[in-house]
Amino acid sequence: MTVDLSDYGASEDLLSDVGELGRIIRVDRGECDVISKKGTVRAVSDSSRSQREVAPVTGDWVKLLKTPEFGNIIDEILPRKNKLSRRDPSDERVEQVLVSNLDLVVIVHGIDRPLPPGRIERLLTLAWSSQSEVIIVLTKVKEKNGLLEETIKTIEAIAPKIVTFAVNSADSSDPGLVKIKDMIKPGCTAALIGESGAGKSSLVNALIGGEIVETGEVRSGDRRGRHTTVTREILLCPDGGLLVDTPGLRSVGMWDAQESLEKVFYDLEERSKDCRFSDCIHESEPDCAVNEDVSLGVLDERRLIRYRALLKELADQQVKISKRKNR
Ligand SMILES: Nc1nc2c(ncn2[C@@H]2O[C@H](COP(=O)(O)OP(=O)(O)OP(=O)(O)O)[C@@H](O)[C@H]2O)c(=O)[nH]1
Ligand SMILES: [Mg+2]
Ligand SMILES: [Zn+2]
Repeated sequence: MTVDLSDYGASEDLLSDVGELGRIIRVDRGECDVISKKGTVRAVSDSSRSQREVAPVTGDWVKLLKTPEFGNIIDEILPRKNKLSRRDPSDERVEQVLVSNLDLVVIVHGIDRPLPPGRIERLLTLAWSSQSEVIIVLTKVKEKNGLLEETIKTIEAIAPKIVTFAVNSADSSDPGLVKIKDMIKPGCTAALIGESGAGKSSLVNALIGGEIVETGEVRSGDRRGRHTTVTREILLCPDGGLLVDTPGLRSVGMWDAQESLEKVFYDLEERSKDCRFSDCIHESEPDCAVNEDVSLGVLDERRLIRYRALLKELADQQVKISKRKNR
């Protein structure tokens, strides 16, 4: 089998390069599945360089090297166009790259459970800091007692301009699926993120058309998922787009997210131009325009409280990172 790597999003530049080019479509236990011209090959992350700064992730373009000792190894990770990162759940001073080289991030949420505003703010911050387009897909729209209207209201209050779809992934003729497919052009890579049980894998199956990836029932009581998907994997759609199914996010810690946080809280950012102090943190400063809006009832105080908490979280994280660097 010969694979045309432009189907996997390779640019002309990448294709004309010498060496065995490939794209990581899955990583597990220190080994990767890499799609190359020869098909999918298994490659180890070069063991002699396993201490390197950059660990290979799904989505990376790499150079492969065939060695007598280890077989295929990843010799080089090519510079990333962008990356979707979060704070490492086990060490908040460390970045964890989830997927690289993305065109679109799809935030998936099932309307069988409520969407707290703080959660969507976090997910949006994370998604926007990847420098890719972001859309939201609400799944399970046929769910009895679903929270569709309420969820749409929550999203509109936070991100009025974001493109949102509502679908039933169990119905292959759902017109929303076609619209989502249209957004993922041939060679474009879209990563699906959201909590366990949100319906990411079901959406992947619906978009590709088949039982491609495993899905799992949610718990009947609290609707929580069972963490069915365990790896981040790139799948090729029949129409050409690339989907990355990912495991449910347990924690959504931000990484390098100052700019996207400002984007998520654009209304507060805009208003803070009228605060007396340019570095106002909208706590007890005099002549704070943001707090004025809160007292006038124009701005929801809970949103301000969430904003402050996220700003503090980023600031605390910065302190810890610089302490580590200075050690
Ligand atoms: N009716 C209906 N059921 C859905 C839909 N989306 C997901 N489900 C169901 O919700 C449950 C969880 O779906 P998954 O696709 O496994 O969820 P996930 O986000 O991939 O979960 P993790 O892999 O654990 O992160 C399964 O029982 C699905 O059948 C939908 O649009 N309509
Ligand atoms: Mg899944
Ligand atoms: Zn202020």
